[in-house]
Amino acid sequence: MMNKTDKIYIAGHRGLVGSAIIRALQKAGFTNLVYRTHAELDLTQQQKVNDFFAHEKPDYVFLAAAKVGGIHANNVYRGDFIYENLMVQSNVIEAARRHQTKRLLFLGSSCIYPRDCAQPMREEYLLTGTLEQTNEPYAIAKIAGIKQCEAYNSQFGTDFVSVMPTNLYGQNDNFNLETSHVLPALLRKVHEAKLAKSPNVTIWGTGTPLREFLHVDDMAAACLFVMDKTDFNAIVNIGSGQEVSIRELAELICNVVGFDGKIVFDATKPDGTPRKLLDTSRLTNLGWKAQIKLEEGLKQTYAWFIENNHVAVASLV
Ligand code: GFB
Repeated sequence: MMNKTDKIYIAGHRGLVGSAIIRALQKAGFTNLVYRTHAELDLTQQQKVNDFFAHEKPDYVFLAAAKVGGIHANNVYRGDFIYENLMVQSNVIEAARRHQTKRLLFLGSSCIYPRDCAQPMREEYLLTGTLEQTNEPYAIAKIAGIKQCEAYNSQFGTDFVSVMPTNLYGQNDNFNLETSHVLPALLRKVHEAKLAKSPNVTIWGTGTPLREFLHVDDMAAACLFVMDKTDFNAIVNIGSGQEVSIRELAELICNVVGFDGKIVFDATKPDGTPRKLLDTSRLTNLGWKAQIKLEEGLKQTYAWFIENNHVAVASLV
C-alpha cells in the first residue's frame, strides 16, 4: 500500500492522465509528489532519466508520459510515435528498476489489441492478431512497454503493472484539431460551428465505428486503485462499458453544446478500428467500477473547455 508520505513520481504530470492522477493523489492526501516538466527533464535522454532517479529515488512511479494523439496524428507522425514512446518508457522503466522503485504503473492503450479482435476484448487477446494500421507504431511501442514490465518482473523480481485504458477524455485534453482524439475534436468543432451559426458540422469518417469512452477522473481513480493492489501484477483493462458510435457521440455533443445544425460525414478520412470495447471483468472482480456517465462527463468537459479557451469565450459574448 502507498503511504501518504511515500515519494511518488508522476511522469507526464501536465498531460490528460498525469494531471488527473496528481489531482487524485492530492485529494487522497499524498504529500510527497515529484514531477518535472519536459524542459526540466527530457525523458528520451537515458542519462538524464537515470540521474533524476538516482537523486529522487521515488517509491512509486506512475508512467503517464507518452506521445499520444488521435487517428490522424498516429497515422502521420508514425516515426515520432514509435521512437518517442519506446525511448521514454524504456528509460523510465529501466531507471525504476535500477533505483529500486517499489512499484511502477505503466499506461498502455486499448489499441494494443488486434484490429479485428473478438469483443469485448479480454487481456489474454494481446498478440493474437494483426494490429490496426493507423496506429500500429504507437501500439507496438505500448506492447513493448508491457512486455518490458513483464520481463523485468520475471528476471529482476520487480513489481511493475500495466493498465490498458479505453479512449479517455476530460479536462486538460488536447483540443488541437490536427492532433486530438475524436471527443475533444468534436466538442471544439461543434462549439465553433455554433458560434459561426453554421448550418452544419463536418466530422471524419463514416460515423459507424464504435468507441468506449472513460472520463479521466475515473481513469485516475482506477490507477490509484491498481497501484495499491499489491497482490496483483498482471495487465488490466480499464473501461466504462459505455459504448457509442461516432455518430451517436456527435449527436450527444450537439445536444451538450446546443447546436442544431446538420452533421456531415467526410468519408475520405479514415475510420480506424471498427469496434474497441474492453472487457473489464478482471478489474471489476478486483472491486473497481467507473462512476462518471458519458453525458455528465461531456457537460463537465465542455464547461472546462469554455472556461479555458479564452478566444472562444471572447467570441461568445
Ligand atoms: O479518438 P480517435 O482519433 O482515435 O477517433 P481512435 C477516431 C474515430 O473518430 C475515427 C472519427 O472513426 C474517426 O474517423 N472522427 C470523426 C474523428 N471526426 C473526428 C475528428 O475530428 N477527429 C478525430 N481524431 N477523429 C486512437 C489511436 O484511435 O485512440 C490511438 O489512434 C489510441 O493509438 C487512442 O489508442 C485511444 O479511437 O481511432
